[in-house]
Amino acid sequence: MRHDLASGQRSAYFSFPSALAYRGPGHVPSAQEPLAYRYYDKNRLVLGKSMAEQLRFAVCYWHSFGWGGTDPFGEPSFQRPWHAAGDPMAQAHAKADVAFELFRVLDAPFFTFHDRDVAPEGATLAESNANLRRIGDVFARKMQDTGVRLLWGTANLFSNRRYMAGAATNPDPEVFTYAAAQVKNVLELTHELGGANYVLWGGREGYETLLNTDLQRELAQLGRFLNLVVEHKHKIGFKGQILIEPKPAEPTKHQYDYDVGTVYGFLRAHGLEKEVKVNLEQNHALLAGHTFEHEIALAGALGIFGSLDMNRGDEMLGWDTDQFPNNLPQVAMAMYEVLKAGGIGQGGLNFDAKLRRQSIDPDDLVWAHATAMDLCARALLVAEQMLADGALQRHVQDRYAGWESDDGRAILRGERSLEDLAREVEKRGLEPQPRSARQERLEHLVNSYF
Ligand code: XLS
Ligand code: NI
Ligand code: NI
Repeated sequence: MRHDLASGQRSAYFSFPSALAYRGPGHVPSAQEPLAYRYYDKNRLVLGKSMAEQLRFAVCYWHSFGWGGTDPFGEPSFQRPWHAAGDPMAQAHAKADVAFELFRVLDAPFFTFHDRDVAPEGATLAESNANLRRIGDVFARKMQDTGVRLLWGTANLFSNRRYMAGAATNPDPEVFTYAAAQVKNVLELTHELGGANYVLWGGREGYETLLNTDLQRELAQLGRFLNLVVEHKHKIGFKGQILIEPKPAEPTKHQYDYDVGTVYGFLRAHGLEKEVKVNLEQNHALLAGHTFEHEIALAGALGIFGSLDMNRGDEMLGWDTDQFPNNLPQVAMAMYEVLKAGGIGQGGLNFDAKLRRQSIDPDDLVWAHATAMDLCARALLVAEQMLADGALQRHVQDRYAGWESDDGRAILRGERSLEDLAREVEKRGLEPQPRSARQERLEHLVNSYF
């Protein structure tokens, strides 16, 4: 039987009341209320903005509703009702109902999707587009009813076999053309649904071996494709950000959008550094040999920080395990860099994270997301404290204070040649004195914020 969620009754698919409440750090679980937010107090002001605005949480469609719990060795373990055989459009409707139930239970303000997560692929692109449009109408109604918003949409340019050799970087221009048509449709739908961003993740934009690959040509194709997307964004008046999501590998051996530094060089090469930003994912940073906070700090420094895919990797495993974040120091450092980069802005914290495949109860989706939301909220509070206290920043300022001197500034303004500098050493008998960088002392300080 179906109940009215708004009245606080049990929801149809999950055994939780309509929306989890904020109860504070001291919340004691009870049979009536086994789960409540301890830190995610959406109206609490953090650095002048509500927590909801600082975090802009999103639930992703693909891991939570699309994926059936398969792994390379195992069949789907979840057996969700909408994965059973039957009319795929009826299933897409059932999936949308449950997705919006989860958003309401969590009180999650945003969601994200690929076209193929939400509606089935048809026999032709026209049919696929029509299917997507029908679910788009369902979304529009549900968004109106619930106030849930779209953080970003994206096109799946990697699952279908036509994309096995890439979408924009395919050796066959017909595949490029097909991908362009698909992106046009999803970008327009994202625009109509009021999406705040549009994401491009190039899982197949890369290569397996140079023996069969014209790398230079593929990079040019990718640049052209991205320019087409940006042109169309302006043509239709989409105000959202266009975001590239870097990842070094998986599924392709070598992916072109390797990491922030690589993407920035690529954007510069194609004149897009003012048009396109990045959507950063913790597990992808790890695969590229970086910390998450490194990627955020670099994107901030280059002026291309856009949004976050929140998850975590596994130190033992070399692939994208996409686990829900559950490490406070890690997430706090990430949030600290987000705040230093000017905040999350039009982006958000999208849980690009999936359950472990043994977590087969519907309620596991609620526990996973709520625990992660609470952790991120707590990390935000730690980061706020780190900023407010200012001790870390003071240390960094002191460390670079020499650059604020007349000489330091003159060097950076380009007013000193190598000869000038050589003369300076001689004239002043310069003998620079090494100073401690005090890493352990700073780690001691950071510990005090937890
Ligand atoms: C895969 C990516 C993907 C993007 C959206 O590793 O994280 O899920 O976020 O296409
Ligand atoms: Ni990923
Ligand atoms: Ni992602």
